[in-house]
Amino acid sequence: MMRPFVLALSCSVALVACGDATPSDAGLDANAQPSSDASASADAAPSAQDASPSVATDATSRADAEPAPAPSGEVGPIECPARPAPTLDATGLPLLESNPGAPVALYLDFNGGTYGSSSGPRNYSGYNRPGSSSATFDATEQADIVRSWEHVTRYYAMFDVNVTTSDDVRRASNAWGWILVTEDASGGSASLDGIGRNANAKAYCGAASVRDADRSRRIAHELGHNFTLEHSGVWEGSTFYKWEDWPAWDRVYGPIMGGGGEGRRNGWARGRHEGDPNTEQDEIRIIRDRIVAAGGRGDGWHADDFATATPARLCASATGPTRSGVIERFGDEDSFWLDWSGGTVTIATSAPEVSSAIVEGDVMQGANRLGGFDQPLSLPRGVYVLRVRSRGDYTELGAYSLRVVPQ
Ligand SMILES: [Ca+2]
Ligand SMILES: [Ca+2]
Ligand SMILES: [Zn+2]
Repeated sequence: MMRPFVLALSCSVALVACGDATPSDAGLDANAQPSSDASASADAAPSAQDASPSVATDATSRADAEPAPAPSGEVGPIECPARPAPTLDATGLPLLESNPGAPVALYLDFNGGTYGSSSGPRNYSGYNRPGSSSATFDATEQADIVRSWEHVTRYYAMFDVNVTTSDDVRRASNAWGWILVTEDASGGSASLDGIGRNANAKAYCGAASVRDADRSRRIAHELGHNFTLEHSGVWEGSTFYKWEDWPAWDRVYGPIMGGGGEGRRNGWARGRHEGDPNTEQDEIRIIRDRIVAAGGRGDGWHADDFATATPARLCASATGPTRSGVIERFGDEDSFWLDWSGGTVTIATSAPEVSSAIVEGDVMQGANRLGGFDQPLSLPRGVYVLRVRSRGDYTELGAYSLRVVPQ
């Protein structure tokens, strides 16, 4: 699909069209593919850094001096605060930040404004559902924006970036990516190098991506181009297929840079890319390097949310103790207390909507591993430590949840 719409970009920068259009084309992306959807998990909560009580006694080492059992009040589930309602600006726009102070902001412009186009500056609408005033954001639009921001935050969960809806936050940042989400376009487009201190958006995305089954993947995709990423996919002879165009794609893992909205998990890839049939594109490495270069500090990884050596407490909930976290990098391990009353239990893992994480872990007592997750375990009353990590595949970083499920 072609429309006479381009953002004004600094003159020498390549535009990348993201759909069926040819790579040199500044046209818009093909429509996003439908995909199935799961419910969102909303219980992200700040980590509790507890004093570490000693772990309960180990039945196999009874002859040794036994450490005192941990007082249950220090290891049991706690009431985790719900995420506060976002601050709204005068038009009702939720002002959101995922990682305040990060070296690079990713600014999602939901309220439009004057941008360059192929026919000169013009005003572009922001996000607006049909029938709603375009001057304000109603409750449904606010919910859409919060969910979109949450999705983009999950796509970028491993990186030291601050996903924000606030232009003030962008301007106060060292460097930024900047994408316009507009009702005046479909598809999207981005320059192949747009992270910095640019005075204009370097990417745009049709607002339908927020509402439809694409789940804002296209926003992450266009910003990925700004981090210099090419489309990911498969070369067959001299023909390149984006993942979503490749007939043999399994529809399970949907690479962000390969289209891939049909995938049940959406994340980054390390593999073949459109720019060169003979080299690999290590997308996580490239984004991290760009964060360091543009943001001027850090190593590009998001800080760890839960320490390995200091278990955090689970959150109380009506459906059992639970906690959400992020495996931010290869080798990260998060740990939590399990204060168990005895009996058969399963430590159930899941990934929130759009997260590509697949985690596994250990149920530990002292140095003894008593079992893993997602299987029933018979455990005597005691205090245990749950250690969570990704299974190790490149695609398995990201946000996860644990839940203690008595059998
Ligand atoms: Ca509106
Ligand atoms: Ca972590
Ligand atoms: Zn693209």
